[in-house]
Amino acid sequence: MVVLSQPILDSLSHIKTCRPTCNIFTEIPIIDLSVPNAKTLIVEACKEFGFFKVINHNIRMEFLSKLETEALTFFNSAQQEKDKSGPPNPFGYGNKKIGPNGDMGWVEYLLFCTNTQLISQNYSKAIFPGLSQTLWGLVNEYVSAIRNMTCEVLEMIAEEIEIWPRDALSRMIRDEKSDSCFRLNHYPPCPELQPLSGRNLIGFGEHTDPQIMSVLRSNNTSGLQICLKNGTWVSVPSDHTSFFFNVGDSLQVMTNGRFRSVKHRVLAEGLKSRVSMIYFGGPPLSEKMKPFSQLMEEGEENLYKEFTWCEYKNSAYKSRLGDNRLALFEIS
Ligand code: GA4
Repeated sequence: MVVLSQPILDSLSHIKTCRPTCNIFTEIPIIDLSVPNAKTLIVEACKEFGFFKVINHNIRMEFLSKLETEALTFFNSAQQEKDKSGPPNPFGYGNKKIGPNGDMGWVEYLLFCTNTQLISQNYSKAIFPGLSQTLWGLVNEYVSAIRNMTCEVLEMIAEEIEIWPRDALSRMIRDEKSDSCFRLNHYPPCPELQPLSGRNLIGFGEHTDPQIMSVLRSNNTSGLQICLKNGTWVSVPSDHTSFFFNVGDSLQVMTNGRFRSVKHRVLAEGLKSRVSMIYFGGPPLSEKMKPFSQLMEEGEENLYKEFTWCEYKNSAYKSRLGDNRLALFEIS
């Protein structure tokens, strides 16, 4: 029998669990960025799942492994060293607490602002005193490569759904005032829990991302699940060589509900640690979130009231992770 020590029991007591699901997401759309019909497949995936996997992306594996190793060096360092870069407000190092309203998960993380106007050496020293210059350099390089790839995908989307100019979407995250962010997540293993209860700890509870598009890459540990249209949760097989894209609330609004902001969550594994890196492409604070007029059919009504990204973000930070944040902006 496994006997749990008191400190372990204490650290688990605020974290929710769920029953493991055996549904594997086998129909995951795989987009080869180098083929001519990629844009059609991307748009189909955004409508059906709000989720797809990108291969042939030209980002070197060596570089991805370097960032992953450097991130693990940080996460494996002494707790007091890590705490020097926390608590997140909203940026910085966080441990189990997610957001400002009481959400908890079996996760520790670093959350960075990627606004090019803000990022500087001084910023890094002020918010992340516990971070090595190597990790800082790799994060910046990674964010700029992923931003370029995200822009390429957003431009393919714009072409396919016929909104113009071609950079109608990508300019929002290319803008130097783009309110994008980046997070490095570490889900430590928890071998003690599973044999006892047969349940999984929630690493990061179910939610949708508020931004336009998010891009995730992880090591070869599973845990990510998405919710399908019919409400079924399915596990996404890990693939450390690919990127997973998911549609955020803002893109659902700008397409007047044609694209689906996908609900997702992460379950912690019993035995392996999971490291993931996610870029959240968001618009400038002053950007109006409303459907592209070129998309609207005759007589089609707006599903959402008009709002700025700043208004939406403020409202998101007042919500709990699992809330339906768009509900407040729906036209009934
Ligand atoms: C979800 C998507 C991103 O991880 C994030 C998260 C943010 C945070 O961790 O601070 C939020 C969450 C996310 C939405 C609701 C609020 C804010 C935690 C939370 C409870 C960085 C983001 O932009 O929104």
